[in-house]
Amino acid sequence: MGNDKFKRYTVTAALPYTNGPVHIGHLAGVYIPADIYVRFLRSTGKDVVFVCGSDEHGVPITLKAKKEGVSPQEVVDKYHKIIGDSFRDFGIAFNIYHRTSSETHHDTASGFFKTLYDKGVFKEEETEQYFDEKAGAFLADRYIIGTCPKCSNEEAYGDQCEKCGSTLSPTELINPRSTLSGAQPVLRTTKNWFLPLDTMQPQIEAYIDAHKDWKPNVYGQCKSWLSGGLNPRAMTRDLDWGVKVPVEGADGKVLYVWFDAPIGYISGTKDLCDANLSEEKKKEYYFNESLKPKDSWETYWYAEDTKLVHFIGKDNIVFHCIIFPAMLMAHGSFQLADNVPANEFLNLEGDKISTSRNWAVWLHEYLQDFPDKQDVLRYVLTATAPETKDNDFTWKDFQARNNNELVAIFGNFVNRVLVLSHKYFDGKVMMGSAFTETDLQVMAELKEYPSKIAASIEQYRFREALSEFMSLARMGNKYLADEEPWKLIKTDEERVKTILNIGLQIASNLAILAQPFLPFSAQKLFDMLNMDVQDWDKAGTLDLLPLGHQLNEASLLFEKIEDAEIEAQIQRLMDSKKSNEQASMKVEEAKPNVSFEQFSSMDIRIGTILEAEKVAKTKKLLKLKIDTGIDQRTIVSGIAEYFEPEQIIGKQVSVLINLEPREIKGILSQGMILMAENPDGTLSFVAPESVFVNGSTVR
Ligand code: B3M
Ligand code: ZN
Repeated sequence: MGNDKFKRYTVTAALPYTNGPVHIGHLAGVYIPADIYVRFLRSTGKDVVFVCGSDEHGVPITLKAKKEGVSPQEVVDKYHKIIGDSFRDFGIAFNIYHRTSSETHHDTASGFFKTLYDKGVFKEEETEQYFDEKAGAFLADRYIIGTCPKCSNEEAYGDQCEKCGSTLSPTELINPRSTLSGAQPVLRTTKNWFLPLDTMQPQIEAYIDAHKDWKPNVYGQCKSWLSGGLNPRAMTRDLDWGVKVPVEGADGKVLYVWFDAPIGYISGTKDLCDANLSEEKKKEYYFNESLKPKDSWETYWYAEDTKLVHFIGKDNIVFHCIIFPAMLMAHGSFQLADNVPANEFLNLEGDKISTSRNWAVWLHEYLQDFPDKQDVLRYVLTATAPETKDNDFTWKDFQARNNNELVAIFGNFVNRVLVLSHKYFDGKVMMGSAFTETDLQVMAELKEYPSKIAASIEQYRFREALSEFMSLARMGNKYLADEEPWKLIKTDEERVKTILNIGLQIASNLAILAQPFLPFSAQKLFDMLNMDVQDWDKAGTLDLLPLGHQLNEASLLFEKIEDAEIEAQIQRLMDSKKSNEQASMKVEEAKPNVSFEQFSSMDIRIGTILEAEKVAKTKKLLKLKIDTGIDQRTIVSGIAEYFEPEQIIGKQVSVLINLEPREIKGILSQGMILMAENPDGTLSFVAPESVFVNGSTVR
């Protein structure tokens, strides 16, 4: 392998904000690729720490707490557990899943800030910020709502308008108001500490330029930031939830969440390497006892022969490639990331994944519906990973990949070899007649796979790696189909022994090579083969299972997913779309009061529609004949776009009968039909629950 320079690896995965559960977009963009990479490294015997944790500060969390009427701590406690469980259940093999609300983190982040402060790195600057006098607090950008100067959206945020997408600063908003109190905020001066990215630009530029090997999307984004010229950036905020700023005159200020969060990788490593960490903390941090680190935390962060890799989503690029490295440079001692393999975004059924719109497949919900199908989702998300461009997850594709690839190719191959071995040779590994030309060919090809797959993984090309893996399964499947041992068994048992031997050796290779991608199935396959877990370097050979080796019973690695299961998932999404649309629709504002007399002067009756026809040359109008119980009269109603005339004949409706008659398109309309109107414009008659006598009053 070409990485001889490095003796060990520190691999990080972006710390999820702890204000909601995690969904397939997170898994596909960050955690599965990182996990594949780490599992691969471990299986090649490398010394790796894989660190992640909850990002528990930041405005999204305080906003969520406010919305739910609980404290920020309660919010992060709840989601730390939900997220941590989801990762564990999907087999994301972190050494530790830490928390930024922990004491270790607060100490580490605050110590880091203090070091930079003492070195005189920061520029202190007074700026004008919005202040809510009613709430007595400075307002983070997200706490200010107002009218977008670009598109007039009245609900734009201080940092961004979600309607037109423009980036804003709070002072650009027209009619700004505080979401804390609704008050109009005032500008007040406040002091903050700025990281002078402007003066650091040459160093940062040199760092980026030394990494032309990074993925084009990552390198390109960095270059475009740099070419715009870097500006000093405030590393402190006037807020009360976060890591307190550890210097004098900083009351009511906390570290900027993007200053503290990446330091979370370091704090997590510290606790991971702390031999005295309590059992309680180990549990809280999903500590993996079987993955004890070999070295000190300093070695994983300071040593030149440690390779640091950050797995992130594309919206985090600038923070990991420019700001965090700048912080580390300013501090000294630390190694900078060797690579930052950021992915693009995953969409869901053609639409952007959205937490607030509940347009997502939540991991904990997936596991309720598919409790033992972690690997299926891992497989599909890797096969469709948004590595180079945004990609789309669809349930139909999920089903097709399971049924046509995992079941029909990998599962089918393994199952055939094992079942036939049991049927013909009592589950024993045999060897018969000499290898044929085809056998030798298959063996030669097999040899190539481990290094081919490894090369793709080392270059962070996980889709390609998985597809190579499947090619090997396909090769095995084809070999069996071509050799047809089930036919030969009647005439040439010795040949069948050899065919199944080769088949079993391919299957055991698949078990080794599946480990990074499909860890649950790999383990199941090792069990069926009655074989110890093997390292990567054992793959590529045909002597993994000795002659006479006894296999265990075969069971199915993967099961077909039926249409009904998929339809239920699609239905769930459709339901959420619908309830969303309804929730987001605005109901009309209340009208001024009326007197009882005014109300009772309206004569509303139940009537029945006797006739209905379209009014010629109009789109909207129906001419109705109504039996009001008093008379039969004509009413023109603007409902033609919603109802077919023949559908409504015979229906009961409520009619305002003493509305002054008026002429519409030359027809005298004598009254009005009452309609209920949904905010989306759909209409319904207002009618009694059962048939009432025509002329019954409504009051
Ligand atoms: N919590 C942002 C995010 O979830 C942020 C990542 C922090 S990584 C240090 O997109
Ligand atoms: Zn706008």
